[in-house]
Amino acid sequence: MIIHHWDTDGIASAAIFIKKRGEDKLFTPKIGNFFLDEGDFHTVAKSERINILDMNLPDAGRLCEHAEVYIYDHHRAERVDCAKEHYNPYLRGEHYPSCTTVLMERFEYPPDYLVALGVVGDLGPKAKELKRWDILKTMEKKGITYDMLKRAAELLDSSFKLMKRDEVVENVHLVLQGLDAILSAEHLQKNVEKINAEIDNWVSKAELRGHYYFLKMRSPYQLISAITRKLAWELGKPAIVVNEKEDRDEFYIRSPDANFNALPLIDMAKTMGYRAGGKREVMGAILPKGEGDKLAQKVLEVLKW
Ligand SMILES: [Mn+2]
Repeated sequence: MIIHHWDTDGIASAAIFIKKRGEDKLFTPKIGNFFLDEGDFHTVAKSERINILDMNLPDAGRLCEHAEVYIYDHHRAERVDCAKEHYNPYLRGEHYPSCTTVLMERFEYPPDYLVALGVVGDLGPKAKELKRWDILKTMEKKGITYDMLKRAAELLDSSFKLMKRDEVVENVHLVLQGLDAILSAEHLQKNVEKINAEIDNWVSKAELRGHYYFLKMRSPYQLISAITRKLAWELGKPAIVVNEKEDRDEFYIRSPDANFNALPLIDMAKTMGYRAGGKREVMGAILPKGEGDKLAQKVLEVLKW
């Protein structure tokens, strides 16, 4: 079985893996979960061999009791000793731009549109600045532009944003058909239209509180990151967004101000017992249902906003 991340890099990585190793069962965890819940664990533990791509699953150690585990990844991680192979350049202190570049190296796979999709999917425009991985130049020689790759990544990512887990897995075989097949997939184009309408709708509901935006939304989709980005980048002010989902609350804060530092907020949220992550400019957190307001209040207190 192949367990892969639900985003473009995860999908392209699964496609490369199939090309190198042959067809296999495909599985992506419940969208939004960077771990396996009990149901997911039960499903995958039946396999004899499990290949984990583009995810640092905390359950990998426990899976070794049921199966041979192979891990190929580029996220921050600690070595999983029981794995038959744990190939992640991060373990030797190197940061790779995508899981597809990790697979390219490990399996001597040539640089092609699948590798490029992973890089553009994870990095966006920053993919153009990569020195060591001049994959975009290699692609341009073949007539594949950054804009084509960016659009394909947007189409592929639309499936997880709309929480279409089966479609995420189906996308692996779509990408194997080539870039044109992705770019002309009408069902994915419809997804993107729906997502853009949903984002615009919520962005228009954000409340301007002095120097920052505050938005409390209720959407079943995985759009909080895109909405917070739009508020911060296009409207140019810090933004705090709380999304109340059926089974959880989500929290995001992002600022366009270069002096902003979310790292202490991430530590604080973790101390409060939440799953939180991010970088200097952004924090995202997943909270038990009904606790979004509590974290928002605490963050505002700490920032003195
Ligand atoms: Mn990735």
